[in-house]
Amino acid sequence: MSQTDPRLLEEISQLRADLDDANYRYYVLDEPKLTDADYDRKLQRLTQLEAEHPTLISPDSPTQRVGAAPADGFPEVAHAIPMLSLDNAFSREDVVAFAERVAERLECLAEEIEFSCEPKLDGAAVSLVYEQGVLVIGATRGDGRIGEGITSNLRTLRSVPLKLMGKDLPELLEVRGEVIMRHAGFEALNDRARDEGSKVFANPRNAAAGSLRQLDPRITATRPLEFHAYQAARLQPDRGDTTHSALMARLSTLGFRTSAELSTMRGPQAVADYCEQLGEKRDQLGYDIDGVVIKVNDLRHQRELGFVARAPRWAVAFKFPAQEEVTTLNDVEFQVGRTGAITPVARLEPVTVAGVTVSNATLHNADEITRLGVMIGDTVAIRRAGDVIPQVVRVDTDKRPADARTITFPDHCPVCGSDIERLEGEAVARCSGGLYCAAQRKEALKHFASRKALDVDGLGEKLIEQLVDLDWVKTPADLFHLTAEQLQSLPRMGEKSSTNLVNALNKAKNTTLARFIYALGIREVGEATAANVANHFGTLQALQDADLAALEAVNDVGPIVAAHIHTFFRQPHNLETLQALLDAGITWQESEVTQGPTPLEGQTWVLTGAMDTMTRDEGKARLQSLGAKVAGSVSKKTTCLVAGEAAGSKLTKAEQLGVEVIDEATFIERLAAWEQSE
Ligand code: D41
Repeated sequence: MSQTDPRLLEEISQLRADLDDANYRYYVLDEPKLTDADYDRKLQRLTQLEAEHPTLISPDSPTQRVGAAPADGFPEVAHAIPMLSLDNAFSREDVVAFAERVAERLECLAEEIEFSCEPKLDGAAVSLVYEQGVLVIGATRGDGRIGEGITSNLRTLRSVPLKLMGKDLPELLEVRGEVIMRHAGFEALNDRARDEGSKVFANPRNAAAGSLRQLDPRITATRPLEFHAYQAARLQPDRGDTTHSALMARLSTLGFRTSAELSTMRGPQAVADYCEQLGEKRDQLGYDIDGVVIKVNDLRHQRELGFVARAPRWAVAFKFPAQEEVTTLNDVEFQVGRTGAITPVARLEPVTVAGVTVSNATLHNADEITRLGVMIGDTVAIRRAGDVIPQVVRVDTDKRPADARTITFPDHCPVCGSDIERLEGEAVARCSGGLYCAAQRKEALKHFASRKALDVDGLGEKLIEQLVDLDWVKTPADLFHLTAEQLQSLPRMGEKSSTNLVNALNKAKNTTLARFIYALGIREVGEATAANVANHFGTLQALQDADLAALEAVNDVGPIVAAHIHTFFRQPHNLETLQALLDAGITWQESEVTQGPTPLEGQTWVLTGAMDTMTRDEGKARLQSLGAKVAGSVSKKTTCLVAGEAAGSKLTKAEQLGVEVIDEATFIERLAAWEQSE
């Protein structure tokens, strides 16, 4: 027997120790240390070394197990059928090789095999057992054989049916799936936690896992969790379904949420194309996915293929690039927002995160800097997902250099020098300079000209900054006194673009009351609130005259927003600007005041696909001003789906659920009728 290289033994043992430690922190403590990317790299390296030297594989290697022991506090639940893990594929070639392996075992051509493809949701895997149609056990995956019984927590999820739907119920059903938290819910949860000084989660997966492992189900109930089913592990009787996709459709009829992106694909090329296309859509989904799960669709073929170690031969996970990477914090700058809020911004050594170069990330506020314990020069983990601004999620203090510097929060505005104030009980510090502060003026003007406000074509951010720096524009009203001659003297502004901008400004003068109110940039008055307020009061004068009680009577307006609006209209400089804007010729069609409940109160609408006569944002604003809620996805609660051109999975889902679907023409007719009747 040949002597094994001691350096090889050392590398293997170090990898195992690192992975064991990472597993422990990740699965037991819910406090990850390694980034996913680092973890995957180490695991891949170890898997490779063990494959090259199979005699060195030991049963306790991290490659031979998939998790750690359940924590105290929940009963152990033994899974009747182990919850398998998945092999990974990292490239198109890996996907093709998987299909070829499957084809070889099935003795057929890879091109003939049908695969079911769906996003690999990045949440917490759980199992739900139904007896005679009633939920009896809900458990975490644990190590795949034994999980934690978290039935009471899972019962709090609205997407977990307590009783199965329909008449023809199975005697026994075990459903497996992923519990996730969407970006919006995750951001809101962390914002609240930052305000209250409670636990902030590094990512939605930790937030989902942490929320499920609360000993008090009432806490879980407040968390925006969703269960998405991905497998019927046991189903009796099975009613003769022969494919995975048929089982998923069955689960859908039994009341489970299944992936809207689920598709069957024939052959490896179509599967690889699906992976590529889903990768392009990844940032728009509104929740984290870390890849695609590819499954042989035919259940007989699945049985024939079986599994090796802990992973089925009939499935593979195609992995996308990680959404977390490590880099260095080079500096921190303080930015001043539209409302004077001071945000510390991390200047980073540029790093590619999920295909995008990131060189800045938000540090939110002073408390967050304290919470992270971060210093300039530190090695930090950066996370970027979807539309969410990149964040610093963790600091590796072991790697802190000797010359690391403390971050000091300024007490004077870095732009105008005014005092910075931090109100009692508020996490945010603000510049007290108001519109004296050039930074606030710039941001206010950018907001004023933005698409959902007055929508001034050709008035970009850079131009606004120049106009403020030159002192040509102090308030939004000044914009309307700019002349084409004046603008032409600016760098990169020719005769044509100057004239175009003046024309665009003139065009923008014709607006709606809702857009105008939104454009004013009153704190916490977003598009939807502006629409509600405009609709409620009908005229600017009525809004200006409204007292707090009258303001709070508006749909969705609470005491805080009411106070912001009330204060806004009592500042002399705001009234001056308003008058100057009206004098400059801003107008809108005055409308009737809404009386009583709005016609679409209590309804939830979804818009999908492209429309010819309006944008989705306009459709949304009109629905909201009629009292409807507008949601991003179709569910049983959806009242109606408006399907434009090339409507995709939402249309399919609506049809499955029997939700009413209307086309653009019908939508316009109905809108007109409701707006008339108001
Ligand atoms: O979305 C997921 N995370 C997901 C995970 C999915 N869509 N499908 C999955 N299918 C399986 C098999 C093929 C074993 C039924 C999975 C997982 N497993 C899985 N999740 C965690 C380990 C394995």
